Amino acid sequence: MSKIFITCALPYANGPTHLGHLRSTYIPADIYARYNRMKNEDVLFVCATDEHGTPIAVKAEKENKKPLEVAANYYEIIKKDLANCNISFDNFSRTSDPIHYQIAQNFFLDLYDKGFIYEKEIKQPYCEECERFLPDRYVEGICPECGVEGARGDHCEACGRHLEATHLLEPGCLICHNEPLIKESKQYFFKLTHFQEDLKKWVENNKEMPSNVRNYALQWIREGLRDWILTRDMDWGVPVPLEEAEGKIIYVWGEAFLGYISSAWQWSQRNEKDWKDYWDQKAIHFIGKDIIYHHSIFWPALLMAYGCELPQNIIAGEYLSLEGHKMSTSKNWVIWTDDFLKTFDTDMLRYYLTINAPLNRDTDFSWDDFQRRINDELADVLGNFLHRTFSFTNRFFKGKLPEQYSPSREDVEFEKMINKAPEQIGALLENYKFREALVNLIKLAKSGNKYFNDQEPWKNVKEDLKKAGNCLFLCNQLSKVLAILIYPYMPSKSLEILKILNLDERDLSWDNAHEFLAPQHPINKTKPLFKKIDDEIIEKEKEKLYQNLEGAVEVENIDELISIDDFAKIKLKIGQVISSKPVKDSDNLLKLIVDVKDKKLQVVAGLAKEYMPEEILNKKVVVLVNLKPAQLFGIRSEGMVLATSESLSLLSAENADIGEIIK
Ligand code: B3M
Ligand code: ZN
Repeated sequence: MSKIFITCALPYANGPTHLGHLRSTYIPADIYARYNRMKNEDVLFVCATDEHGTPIAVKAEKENKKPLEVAANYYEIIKKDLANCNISFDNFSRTSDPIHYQIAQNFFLDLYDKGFIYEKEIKQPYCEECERFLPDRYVEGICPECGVEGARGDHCEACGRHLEATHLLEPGCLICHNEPLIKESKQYFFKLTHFQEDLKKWVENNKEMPSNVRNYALQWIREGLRDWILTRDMDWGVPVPLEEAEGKIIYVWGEAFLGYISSAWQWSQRNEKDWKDYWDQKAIHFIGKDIIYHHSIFWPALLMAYGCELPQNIIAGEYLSLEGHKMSTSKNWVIWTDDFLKTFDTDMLRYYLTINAPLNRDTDFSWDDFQRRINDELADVLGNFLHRTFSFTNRFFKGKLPEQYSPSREDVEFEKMINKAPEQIGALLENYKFREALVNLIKLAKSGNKYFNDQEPWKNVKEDLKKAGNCLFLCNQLSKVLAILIYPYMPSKSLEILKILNLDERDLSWDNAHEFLAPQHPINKTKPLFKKIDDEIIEKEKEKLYQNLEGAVEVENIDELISIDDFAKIKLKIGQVISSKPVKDSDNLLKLIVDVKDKKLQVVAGLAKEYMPEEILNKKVVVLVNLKPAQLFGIRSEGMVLATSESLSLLSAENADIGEIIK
């Protein structure tokens, strides 16, 4: 039994979790943790909320609260979200915990004493009105690289570049909007350059590191590293533990990593075990792709400076878009975990977000594709196989596993496949190939269905009961293997299936999964295990998405423009405007809700230059009702469920009946 230390990137405590977080980080990490526990490894799986940094401080300031209040609220929300997704942390703590302050400060001091941290006077934006320096997000301006407005002091969302606050064009204080001065301030720097060569060797020699992480890391190292500013003038954060550094805190990225350790430390206290034994044997970080730099460069360099073991691997999940468009929490173009779980259970989500694409590729969440996969793969393949196996056993064998008699060549082949499955699929999980392993599990169920069909037990129960018995003997064995091997992905379903097989958690051993149940083993009756998702439910979810959207989402792909053929199929209906509001930050767009009798559509139309919002209210309009949203974005880049064709359609609709279809 070896020890494994598994971590997930620490979510900022400034908002709830959404599907993007789950896909890139939490679900893969949990699959890996559960799998290893089933392999009888000793797993320590920790996380915490990241409660410092300007995002939380700014949010608190805007809401007139203390940062700690904001963080405490989201700590509870995030913890609940992740627990509802069955993310099986051994500990989930907070970086505002006193023990975290202590660990982070000791770490800082250690590096300072060793000479890896030094002081330097630098120029910083300073707001005279607010009487303070403006770190990171506290200053906004035009990005000097791409020219987009609204870039923050540390980062430009539009071009993705890391920025220096003093380089912003037309800078303004986020709180009072005055132009800041540039003032000198003493800060502490970490000697990142010192570790350039060692980092290069470390990455190059780490053959297990996934190529997305490796390639980014090597590219940055090749471009050359610069020393890294490790402190800020701010009061929310871990204070720099030096007398002469009053009013300064450790930059959030200079202490957040230590959250992995402080969370594990808490766990150690409770369990009388030493987290260090785990860290020293094998530490694996699960993160999102936007923080590869931090985990492959900053963190290992900090650890080298400290002088301890480095993580063994970093697994980075790439981005999830939504219905073909970049997710955006500020525009509410996002699916929150909590909303999702109101309608669907977490196993569906864990399944879909894993099978959708390999972790090292960007991918898209779409409601139609979600429905298709659940219905075609879980209900029709896996669910169907299990259901027919259990029902048949009950109907024709009194719910007892039949005996196996002189198996045929097909039986022997099928049996071999069942036997090999745990090892084959385990090897994929071992290498973080979570999707491939799951695809293989579904294939296994597919083979089960084929075998069942080929053996035709429904005929044989009359003619050759032994042959039917052989078939059901093996199908139940496969059901057992499937029930166990899907556990890392769908823990609740797995336990549900085990119950039908009169087994339980104690049987969740990966290496014993292929051991056969004995003849006469009781098999319980069952209802269908995976329900199909109806069209109406999916339509409702889509509608919700567009209703909540604020502003416009970005068009990423020109292929989304509608084809002439599809254009000819567009259905037009008469509707009545029941709500009309201007779209934030647009002088041209109105957001309308249009009643087309059987449903209410959200519409964005470029009418604001001609009409005041209230002028449109109660007017009859022509709307497109059967376009996919993705296509819509193509017709009008701001669009949602449709756009009217301006004044013409408004006028010509006045005499028509609501709900009427226009040919
Ligand atoms: N709090 C969240 C992020 O940037 C950040 C992770 C810290 S991990 C030590 O995705
Ligand atoms: Zn100010």
